[in-house]
Amino acid sequence: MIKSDVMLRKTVEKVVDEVKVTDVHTHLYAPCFGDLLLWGVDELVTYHYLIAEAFRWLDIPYEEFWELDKEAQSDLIWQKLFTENSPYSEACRGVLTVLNRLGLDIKKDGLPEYRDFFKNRTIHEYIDIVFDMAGVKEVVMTNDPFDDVEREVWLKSYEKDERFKAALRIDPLLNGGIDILHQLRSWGYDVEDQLNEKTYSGVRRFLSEWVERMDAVYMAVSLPPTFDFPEDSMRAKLIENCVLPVCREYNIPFAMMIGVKKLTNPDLKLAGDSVGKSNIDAVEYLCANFPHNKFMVTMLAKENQHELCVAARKFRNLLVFGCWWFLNNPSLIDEITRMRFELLGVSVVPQHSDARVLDQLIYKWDHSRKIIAHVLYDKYKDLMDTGWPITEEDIVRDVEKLMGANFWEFIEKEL
Ligand code: FIX
Ligand code: ZN
Repeated sequence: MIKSDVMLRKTVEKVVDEVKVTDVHTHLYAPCFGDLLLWGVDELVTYHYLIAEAFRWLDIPYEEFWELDKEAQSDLIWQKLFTENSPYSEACRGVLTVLNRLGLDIKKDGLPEYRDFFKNRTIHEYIDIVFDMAGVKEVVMTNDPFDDVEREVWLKSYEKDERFKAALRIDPLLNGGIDILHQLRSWGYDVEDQLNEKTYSGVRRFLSEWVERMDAVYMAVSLPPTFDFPEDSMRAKLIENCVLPVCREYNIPFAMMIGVKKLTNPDLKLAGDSVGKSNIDAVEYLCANFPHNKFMVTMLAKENQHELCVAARKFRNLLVFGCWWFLNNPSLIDEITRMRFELLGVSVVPQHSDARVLDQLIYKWDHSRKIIAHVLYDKYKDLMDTGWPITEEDIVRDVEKLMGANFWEFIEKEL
């Protein structure tokens, strides 16, 4: 049994440090997807988070930036965010954490040297290095059958890599309007230009075929702050008549990522999305009225976090996951994780990386582990002060659940 604060802190930090993580949401790809899997220093520096931050210092027209090649974009971002200003934003700090963990000499004029480090590497050896350094066992991809490049790989050259699980992402279907049905028809699905049982049946066949092709562990969509359910809309009708029946048939969760305002500034492209407070009533309605479906939910607005925790206390078919995107910063991860542990105990998935660049796994998990360990220590300390006996085995059990086992248990369970 753990008897002292010092021993408790050491044990929590060691256990959180050593646990092999299941990263439940990323934009990474298995090696067979080729250049879709981004890696290396210039991809790190041109991550859309840094592009948004760099434009706060740039006066050039947006188009002038987008016409630059990757290296020139990276040079400009490095100049603005690392040379002319201290890089203490989370996205900038993350780049430096990766380079530092790789053993590189961290300095203002280091970019050319960092490029050399990556020049002679192959992606296969580098994936092993990054997964090992980040302590990541497996990641879940974001797989979009509407993406022409990705679809080609799935149809012609996909090679399974157990470290990369698939998630069927259906934003174009649920957010794309009636035109998306033309696309399905062009692929041979028997759908009409109106929502009727024939169309629903064709959409269910499309979803079923891709769930099977991908062996998808869940189906996912990002949704605007205005998302509502029930609602007299194409999205709501497709969710009710197609998505939820297929998810139930394959016993996989429907993951809703709610609160993104797409292209608030379209000139920033991928970096142009913003955030809005969303409607928890829609989540509660779905969980209450579809008790045999499983829902993974993350919400983008800080203001939605408390009510999401309370909703999860009401519904066992709701699994809260991650500190998504604009919440993935130390101060907010700490606040939100503390709230979740106090309201939900161990029954939550505290973090996902949302990594778009392979190397980011190193910093996103390095930074989050420290915060999760710090919050966990406080919670176990409070427990210890009640006289509750705490053992290392208990801590290992809890941390295994938080960092992966809760997710897999939710994937497997039948409701
Ligand atoms: O919808 C999503 O999966 C978001 O995470 C992305 O669209 C976003 O660009 C991102 O990568 C945030 O971290
Ligand atoms: Zn994402």
